[in-house]
Amino acid sequence: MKTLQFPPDFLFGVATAAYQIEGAVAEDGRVPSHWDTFSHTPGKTWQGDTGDVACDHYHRYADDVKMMAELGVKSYRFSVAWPRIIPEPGQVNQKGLDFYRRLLDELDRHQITPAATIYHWDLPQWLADRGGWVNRDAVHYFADYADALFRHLGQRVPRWITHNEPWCTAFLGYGLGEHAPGHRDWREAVRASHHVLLSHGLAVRAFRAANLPGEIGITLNLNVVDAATPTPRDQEAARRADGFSNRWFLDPLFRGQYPEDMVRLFAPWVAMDTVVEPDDLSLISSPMDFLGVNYYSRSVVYDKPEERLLQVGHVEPPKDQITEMGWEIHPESLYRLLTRLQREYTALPLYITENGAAFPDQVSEDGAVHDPDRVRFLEQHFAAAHRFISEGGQLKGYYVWSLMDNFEWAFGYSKRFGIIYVDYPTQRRIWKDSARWYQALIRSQGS
Ligand code: IFM
Repeated sequence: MKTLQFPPDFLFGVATAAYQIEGAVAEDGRVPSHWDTFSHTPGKTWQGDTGDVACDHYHRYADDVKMMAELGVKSYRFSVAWPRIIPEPGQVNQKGLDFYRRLLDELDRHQITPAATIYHWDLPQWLADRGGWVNRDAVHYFADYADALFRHLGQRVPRWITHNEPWCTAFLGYGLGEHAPGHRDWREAVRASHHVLLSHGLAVRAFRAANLPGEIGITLNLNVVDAATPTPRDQEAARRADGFSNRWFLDPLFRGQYPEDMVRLFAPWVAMDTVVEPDDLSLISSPMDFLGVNYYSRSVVYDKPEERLLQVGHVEPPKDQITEMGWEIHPESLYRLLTRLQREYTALPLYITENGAAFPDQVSEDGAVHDPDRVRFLEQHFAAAHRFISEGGQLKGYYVWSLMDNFEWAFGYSKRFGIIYVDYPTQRRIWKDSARWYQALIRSQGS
């Protein structure tokens, strides 16, 4: 492939999240999160896998940062574990903060710019016991936590991401039951989605009040939805699926209102006027500095009246164009998504805060991990991002998900998204071909 040249200040990065890599769940004052509870509940994760040890990054962070430096990445997106920082309401755990200070020191030493996600799903169990995101009080607990991070780490982190993928927090956690806390109740899910967005707004306000040098934004998991046929019924189905995945979050953030069609669709579960209080939407739409986009796939949908909630059916993608998650590989839709965001929603800078793929990697006899599918996947998606930039698109960085294999939530350790292979019994890190490909892409810039 001809080497693509990105703008000189483009942030090539890698991303991870606390519960997926840190382990050390009972160390230095960390308290349980609802993911500890969920993963320890029989039947909730693949083979009962938990994040108890994960990649042991809590102890190996210095070597992991060294690995990032060898890769040549300019930026590292990680998340802070709320249960390490706030062991109970009103308390701040110094030892928890110290871990992230040490991590920031290490990044500094290697001139890697940090991007910190405040919430990547590890809700403290003490808050889950109070109703979690269904309880409007969660919004204030979150703002207090964010405020503590701004006070203690605010001078050292140039880019803050309030939430990772509110869709997953609310809909996978409280509606579909696939993530912690594992509830299946759309009344809860819709409420939770509003509270997550509201907490984002409060955190943005707290950040501005703190007058810090950095930037703040949110990361959404977005996809492109295509109708299976041009019939009005399938087109409408695609509109509903788009409302559910994308517009439900984008509209309040950028237009200060929930999409009317979705408010009507959710009405049998929740009357939004009983949930939304005056000023909520102006808080949610507080101006941000950037939008983070997690892109993995697109969906092709059709009208299916017997399906609950959305009445939408999904067309199976071709078997030779899927990742191990069953997600369609569709790089062109990354380009389409970015263009749509700038056309319909915002002129703010965009970051791809996650993109990557799971494939069934194995260590070969030569001791290496050859992952040509992932290399192709990344080549094609970087090319789509490059096309967007070359047409004037404001894309400022790209974080590959993930630096290394890790705890893939309900799928446990069965799915490997890393560009670095983790041999869990020994915690050995082995470079996959995709890591070498990424290193070469970064090295070739400006040459
Ligand atoms: O592993 C997850 C991550 O935590 C959030 N975005 C999607 C990834 C792959 O499923």
